Amino acid sequence: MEREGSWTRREFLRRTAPLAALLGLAGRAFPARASAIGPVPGTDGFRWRSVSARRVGELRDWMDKLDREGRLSADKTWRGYIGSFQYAPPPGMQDACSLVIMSVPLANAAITFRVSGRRRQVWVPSGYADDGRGLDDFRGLLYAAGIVAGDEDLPRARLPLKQLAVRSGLAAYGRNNIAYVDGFGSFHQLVAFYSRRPLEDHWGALRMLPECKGCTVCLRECPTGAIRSQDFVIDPARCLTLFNELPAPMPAWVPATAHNALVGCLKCQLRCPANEAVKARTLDLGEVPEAETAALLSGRISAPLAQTLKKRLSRISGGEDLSYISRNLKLVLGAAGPELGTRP
Ligand code: B12
Ligand code: SF4
Ligand code: SF4
Repeated sequence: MEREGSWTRREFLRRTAPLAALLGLAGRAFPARASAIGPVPGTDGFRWRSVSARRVGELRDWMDKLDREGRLSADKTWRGYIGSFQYAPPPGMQDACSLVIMSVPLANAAITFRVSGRRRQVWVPSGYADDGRGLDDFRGLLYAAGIVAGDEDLPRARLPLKQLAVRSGLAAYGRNNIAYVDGFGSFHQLVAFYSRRPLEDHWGALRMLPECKGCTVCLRECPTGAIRSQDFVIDPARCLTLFNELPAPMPAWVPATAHNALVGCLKCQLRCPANEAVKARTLDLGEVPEAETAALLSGRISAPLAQTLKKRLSRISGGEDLSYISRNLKLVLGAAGPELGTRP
């Protein structure tokens, strides 16, 4: 889910930075279309905030507090993710002044499989469909908007990004523990960079999305009980995504009807009232013909067909691993679950 970037567009964007600054584009949103990045249709722009780099300790303190209170899962896979945070600037950046947190809008995608003469559309949630943009494109947006100097390295900050986004005022937490940004809902990617430029320190308390007050849609929609009424922190060890992102067998306790996407899960986001205005944005990832779908489902895939399928699935995170896609496709088609159009 965390995408690494190529450096291909960096030079272009560095060169355009002074012009963008001159045009007054150095504010909250920069029109990505002007950056030649090829944005997701209907999702122009990005949003950003800064906090002082000294705040990293406070991010860790909050996590430690939750842990001491017994609110964090002991699940090993999840602990592995959380354990990879680095609460200090990387080597060579000890003089970093600021953290820049960016939110880049994304669209959900759908891919169609032909099965028994029918078209079955399957969700590929935002973040799992490659739109061709990577970290360097995001850095390029910051250079082009004049937020940071064009010759800054901007090392990536490996931090709890939702907490950082909410503390900075860029986002608010939904009850589903996903971060919501004005205009993008929950469908966006977060990324943070260290900068030597002293930027404003927008630090504040954690905020819940106002729409969550009195709403329990995501709590009811979650097919595995990960969202809890007694604790705002979700139970990641009950979250479908923790399991279907990995090739290991699906735990037996997961209901067969829970599966609703080729990877990840969209249940707690699609019916969320705070996503009403943005959920219609959908990318089409094409169609897999009947014979190829059948081969994928049976696991009997010749070498040439494997090449064809990998190409068709190349925009999907994990698409090069056909056995993993096959496992997830069987689960999602087997679920009594919904097809695109009837919205899971
Ligand atoms: C580990 C991880 C996972 C794990 C565990 C999720 C989790 N909640 O921890 C798994 C694999 C299950 C997962 C699933 C998904 N993930 Co994920 N994941 C991450 C990762 C690496 C860390 C998240 C983290 O910090 N967890 C630690 C927990 C303790 O923190 P938290 O979730 O922010 O919870 C906070 C609140 O509970 C708050 N809190 C406690 N009490 C209270 C009370 C109140 C009133 C308030 C307001 C807050 C509050 O305290 C906690 C810490 O701040 C980030 C990338 C990154 N570097 O940050 C991506 C990331 C969070 N994932 C992302 C996405 C898109 C998803 C999925 C939507 C993918 C999908 N479609 O299936 C699901 C959503 C599941 C969910 N409901 O959270 C995006 C989220 C973008 C966004 N819009 O917010 C991120 C940021 C990746 C990215 N670079 O864009 N993910
Ligand atoms: S579904 Fe309701 S409670 Fe859940 S995140 Fe959206 S607004 Fe908040
Ligand atoms: S992503 Fe799916 S399983 Fe995870 S909390 Fe949301 S609805 Fe529940």
